[in-house]
Formats: sequence, structure tokens, C-alpha cells
Amino acid sequence: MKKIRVFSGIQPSGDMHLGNYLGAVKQWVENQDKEKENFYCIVDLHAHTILRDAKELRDNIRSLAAMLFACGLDPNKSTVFIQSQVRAHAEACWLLNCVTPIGWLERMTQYKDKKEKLNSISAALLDYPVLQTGDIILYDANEVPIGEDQKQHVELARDIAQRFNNLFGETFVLPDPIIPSVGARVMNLSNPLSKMSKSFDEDESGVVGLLDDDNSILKTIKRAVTDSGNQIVFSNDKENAGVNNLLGIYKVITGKSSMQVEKDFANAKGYGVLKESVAELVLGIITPIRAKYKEYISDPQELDKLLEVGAENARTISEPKVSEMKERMGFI
Ligand code: AQP
Repeated sequence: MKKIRVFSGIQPSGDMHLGNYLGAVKQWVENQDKEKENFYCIVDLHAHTILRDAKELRDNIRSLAAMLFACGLDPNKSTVFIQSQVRAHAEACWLLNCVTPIGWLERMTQYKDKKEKLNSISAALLDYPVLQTGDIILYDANEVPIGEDQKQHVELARDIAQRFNNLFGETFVLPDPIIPSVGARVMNLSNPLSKMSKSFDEDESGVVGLLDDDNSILKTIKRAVTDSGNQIVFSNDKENAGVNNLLGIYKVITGKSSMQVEKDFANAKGYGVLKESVAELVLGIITPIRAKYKEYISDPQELDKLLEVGAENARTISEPKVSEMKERMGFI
């Protein structure tokens, strides 16, 4: 039987944070123990829609690769590679641009949000979801494990793939977004109404970076915005967003049910206990990852070798696929 194929990506737009880990990368690592074929991509072409500094990008790419391996991606179980090293991605993007109505892109929430925040925007920012569509469908991915913020983009990828299939014949598998039931949207601890983000966080003091030291992580969590009440229960009220976020982090790390989580804090007086428990759990995850990261980042040549093996493997699948696209579209 054909294995389920999984594809997902992460931008080298800054240091990985707790949201990236709990929303996406944790699932990627867990997928390796299932009967699945895994492709995980450092989407550097995407990062350049915003990032402008060449040295920063170069450093970020290696740092993110070291971080992904440190989190547990195993080059023997997953194809881990850099997007720009596999040319089929950029080529597929152009071909898919030709079949994507511009209105579909202008409706994307992320594009609209970023447009508001930036002084000038590139054509690439609007085109971002088309490049992302190519990333996914070149591998005939069945599943795309992501945080909630990317759901709309994967749904668009399905629509673009379907449109291509309708126009030129069955070419692509339609991918499904796989979003974890908890941890899918980790919020900024200082501003719990906005998602934790690498490059777009106006409130950096609320971001838990995987490379932050223990003291700053403790500080970030202890300073987390809560509310004036003292009930430690899940709730969808805006006023309770901070407590909800901390409880969500606690829940995803412990794997407990919501009821069990609330029980754990039923007798707690004030939010201090919740913050301490969350900090302990977060440090328990990050400390060993940081130690492994230091090993990987200290050997850039070995890192590049691992990434080249990944790119080579990715090419064997994506190059024939892009050739098939071109043939179906009439290129000779
Ligand atoms: N706060 C989050 N909670 C849960 N999952 C999240 N993801 C991102 N933020 C959260 C998921 O992480 C994967 C990689 O996405 P990314 O590289 O786009 O991450 P980012 O931190 O959001 O990066 P940027 O540079 O700040 O980009 P924008 O603002 O463009 O997203 C994805 O699966 C994502 O869902």
C-alpha cells in the first residue's frame, strides 16, 4: 500500500519559537514513528518576501536546520531540505501563477494583515501562497501538518491543485491541512490576542524562543498577561485569553484532557502556580533541544551535507512532477 505522504515547511525568518514547536514541528517529529513518508522544508524563498538581509538569511537557514534536527527530525526518517536548493519549487510557482485568479490571493487573511503592517510590499508577498501550493503539491502530499494560521493557505493549495487538474487533467493529489487539536495557535504571552510569531511580533517580550536562556524564558512566562480574576479554567472570553493560552500550553505538553488540567489547578490560589508549572514544562522541553542544537550548529559542514542529501531526495520527486506539469500545459 502507498504510504501517506506528508509535507510541511517553516520559514528561516528568525529563531524558532514555542508556537512553531507546539503547533507544527512536534507533529512532524511524531509523524516519523508512523508509516508515513515525510518531507520537511526550510522555506527560504518564502522568508525573502519580507527579509532583506543576505547575511541574516544565511545564518537563519543554518540555525533553523540545526534546530529542526535538534527537535528530533531524523534525516534517516524524514527528507529535510532547503527550498531554494530544489529549483522545481520556483518553477512550479510560475506555472501555478498562470492558473491562479488574482482575487483568490487578495482574499488571503495573512496577506491583508501584513499589507497593513508594512510600508511597502513586494509582488512576492501576494504570491506567497502560490509558491506554498507548489511546495506541497509537487510531492503529492496527502497531509500538511501546520498551525491554525496556515489553514487558509492549504485550503487555497487544494483549490489551485483542483483548478490545474480541471484544466489539464489529473496531475495533483489534493492535500489536507492537519491541525493539532491543542497547540494550534500559541498566543504571544504579552499580548494574548495576537499569535506568537518569528518576524511579525511587535511584542517580542511575549515570545518564547527555543534559543532563549532559562532566565529569559522564566521571565517571559512569569510576566505573561493574565487577568484580574483568579479562576484557572479554559474559556473563550477575550479577557481570559492569557490564562487560556497558558492552560493550552500546559495541556499540549502534558497531554492531559481539559478536565484533568482544570483539576490540577482547582486549589491554586492565583495565577503564580499556573505560570510556574508552565515554565517548568517549557524548560523541560527546551533545555535538551538547546543542548542538541549546540552540537549541530558547531558543525556547519556536516549540517550542509545532511541538507544536500535531503535536497537530492526532494529533487528526485519534484523534478519529474514539474516536467509533467509542463508537458500537460503544452511546453515542449
Ligand atoms: N503561534 C503559533 N502557534 C502555533 N503554530 C504556529 N506556527 C507559527 N506560529 C504559530 C506554525 O509554525 C509553522 C511554521 O510557520 P512560519 O515559519 O510561518 O512561522 P511564523 O512564526 O509565523 O513565522 P513568521 O516569519 O512570523 O511568519 P508569518 O507571520 O508569515 O506566519 C507553520 O505550520 C505555522 O502554522
